[in-house]
Amino acid sequence: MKQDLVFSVTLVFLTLLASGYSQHITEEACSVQILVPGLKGDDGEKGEKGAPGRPGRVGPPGEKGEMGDKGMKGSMGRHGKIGPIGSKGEKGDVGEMGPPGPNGDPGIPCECGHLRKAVGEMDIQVAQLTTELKFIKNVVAGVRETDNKIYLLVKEEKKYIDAQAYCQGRGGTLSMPKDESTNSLIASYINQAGLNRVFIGINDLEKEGHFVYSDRSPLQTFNKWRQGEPNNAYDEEDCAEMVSSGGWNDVPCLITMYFICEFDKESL
Ligand SMILES: [Ca+2]
Ligand SMILES: [Ca+2]
Repeated sequence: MKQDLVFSVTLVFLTLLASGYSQHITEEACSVQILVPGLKGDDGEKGEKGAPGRPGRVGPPGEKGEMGDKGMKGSMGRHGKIGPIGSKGEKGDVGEMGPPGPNGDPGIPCECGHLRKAVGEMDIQVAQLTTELKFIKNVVAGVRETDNKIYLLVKEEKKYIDAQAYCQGRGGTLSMPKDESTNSLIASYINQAGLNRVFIGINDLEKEGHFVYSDRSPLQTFNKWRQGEPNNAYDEEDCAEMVSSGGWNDVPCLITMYFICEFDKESL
């Protein structure tokens, strides 16, 4: 129906152009109004789906929703910056003693043997000098002498054998009064010292009753045994003493008393 209508209008329009007069147009236009629309046609077929429309405007914000569930733990963050240097702490307690260190290197070899020996010898010499000094003090304190002998009173109580060793250690022997003058000199020595008795160098140690001097020489005709001596009392008197009077007496060798040494001047 529409195609028919369009065809009709187009035909009228072409007819007017062919007439060349506007009056004719007016006349002819009136004639178009005569045309009556046809009946409504059938509904056309549904067209194809159009292109999507423009996006609508942004809607107003929605109401705040409820708090969601806790999210999962995130991964470890980056390493933070190094902080500033802290202040110095207080001194800590002393730690336990560590294990001993390794042994040190061996020292330089030293020929110390002879030095030690020298020191040892010096110690001995000091001891000897100390004894000698004591001996010299005794000598300075006063000796007795003859043309060829020196007699020394030793004011140290010793047994006979020790007294003899003392005298021998100094190059002498226990005194041996072999004549009257010597016996008198020794007796005087004892008296001036205010003593009553001293050991002299006479004994019968090797053979009972057979007295000899400390140099092993036998007694000669000279002797100064006191009356009743030597009596070998208790069968134990094998050594001899001189008393202040100058007389001799045999006594036990193990008792201790002062003694008198004699020295040859030639040997000194
Ligand atoms: Ca005897
Ligand atoms: Ca006696």
